[in-house]
Amino acid sequence: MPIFPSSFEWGCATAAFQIEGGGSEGGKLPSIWDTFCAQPGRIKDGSNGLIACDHFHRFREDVALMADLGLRHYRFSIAWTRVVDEQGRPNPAGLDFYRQLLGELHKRGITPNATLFHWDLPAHLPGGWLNRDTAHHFAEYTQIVARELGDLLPRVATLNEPWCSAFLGHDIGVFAPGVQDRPSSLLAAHHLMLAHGLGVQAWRSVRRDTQLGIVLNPELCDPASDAPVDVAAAHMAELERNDVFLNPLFNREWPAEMLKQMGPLAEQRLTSDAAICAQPLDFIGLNYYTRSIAQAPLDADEKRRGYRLVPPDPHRPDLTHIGWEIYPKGLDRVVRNLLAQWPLPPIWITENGAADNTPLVDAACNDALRLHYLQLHLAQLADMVTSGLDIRGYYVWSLLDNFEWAHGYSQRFGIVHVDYQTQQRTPKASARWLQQLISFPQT
Ligand code: GCO
Repeated sequence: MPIFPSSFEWGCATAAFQIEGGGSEGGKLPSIWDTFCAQPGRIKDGSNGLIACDHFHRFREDVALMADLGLRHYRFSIAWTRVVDEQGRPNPAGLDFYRQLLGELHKRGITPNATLFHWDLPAHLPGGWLNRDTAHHFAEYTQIVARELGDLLPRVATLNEPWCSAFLGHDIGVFAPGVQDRPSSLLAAHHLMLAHGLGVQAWRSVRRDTQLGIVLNPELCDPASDAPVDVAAAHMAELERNDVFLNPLFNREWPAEMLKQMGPLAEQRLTSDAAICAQPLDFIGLNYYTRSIAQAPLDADEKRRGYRLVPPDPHRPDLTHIGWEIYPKGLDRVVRNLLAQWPLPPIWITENGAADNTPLVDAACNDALRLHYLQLHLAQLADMVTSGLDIRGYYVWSLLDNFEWAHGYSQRFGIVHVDYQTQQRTPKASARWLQQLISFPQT
C-alpha cells in the first residue's frame, strides 16, 4: 500500500449533470447539455441526463456510501440551472436541494468541495460563452450561491476544465453547444476566464472565509517523433490547453500564436480584463487521466489548430476501456511542468480515474483494470508527495458510474456500479481497495 501523510485528504468527485437527474424538478431549467442531448446523433447511445443516477432523490444513500467507504471529502458541482431562475433570481426549491445535501454531508463528517460550473450552462443565456454578458451572469449566480449556501461551503472552485467547454464545445464540437469554429473557441475560453475572475470577485464581496480556486485539466503532450514539426505540434497543443488558462490566472498575456488564431475576435478582449482574471487563488485543482501524442497537422482544421493528435493503437494492452493510455508517470511530469512555469497555489488532484466497463456478475464487480490504474497512479502520487510537492488531497473520478457526456452511459467511471434500470448501487473491487488504503496507517 502506498503511504501518504495523515493530513492527506481522500475524496471522490461527481458532477451535477452526470448524476443528479431530477431533470425538471423544483423549477430546474434546461442547460445546454439538455439541448445538446436532444439533438439526434450527439450522444453515442442517444441518452440524456434527465434521470442519470437519480442522485436528486437518492443523495442520502449516496452520502452514506461515501461514509461507508471512508471518503471524508466530496467534490460535486452545483447546477446553475437549478438554483437561479430565468430572471436571474434565486430559486428556493433548487437551493434547498443543495442545503439538504450539504446537511447530510455535514452529518456524516464529509467536507464538501463545490464546483460552480461543470459545463451545464443555462440554455436561455443568449450566445452562451460566445457572449461576454454570460461572464457577468456567472458572477451574479456566484453571488447567489455565496449568500445562500456559502456558510456550508469551505472550499469552492469556479470552473471545471474550461478547456472542454471552450474547445470541445466550440472548436471540435463534440460537446455542447456543438459549435465548430476555431476563433470562437478562443473567445469562449476568454469569456470563461473572465467569468472565473468576476466570480471570485463576486464571491469575495459576500464572504472572505471560503477557499477559492479553479479546476483545470492540463495537457501533457509528447511529440510523435523527434522531427521539429512534431515537436512544434506538441508545443501548440500544450499552449492551447495550459497557457490559455494558466496565463490569465497569473496576469500574463496569451501566447502570440493563440491571439493570431483568434483573428479579429481578439479585439473583443479588453485590456482591463487581465486584472479581473488574475484574482489571488487559495488552491488549484488538477484533473489527470492520460497524456496525448501530437504530430504535425495534416488537414485544414488541424492546421488552424497547429497540431494533430494521434490516438494510441487500440490493440495496445495498456489502455482503459475508453481507449486512453495508462501513463502514471504523466501525473508527475504534468505537475512538475506546470510548477516550472507558473507559481501555483497548493494543489488538489480533483479527478483521476479510469473507464472500466466490467459488468456486475453475481452481485459483484471485479473491476481489475480500474484497480490496476488506481494502484499505479496512487503509487506515483505517494512518491510525488514524499518528494515534497505541495499536493494536499485526491478525489477519485468517480463515485458512481454516470452520464459520460458524448459517450452517454456507455463508459463506466464509477468505483460504485450503478444498475440504471433499478438504480441499485454496488461498490466495486476498486472501492474496497480504496477503502483499505484510506484506513491504512499513514505517516
Ligand atoms: C471532467 C469531467 C468528467 C468526466 C471525466 C471522464 O472534468 O473531465 O469532469 O466529467 O466524466 O473526466 O471523462
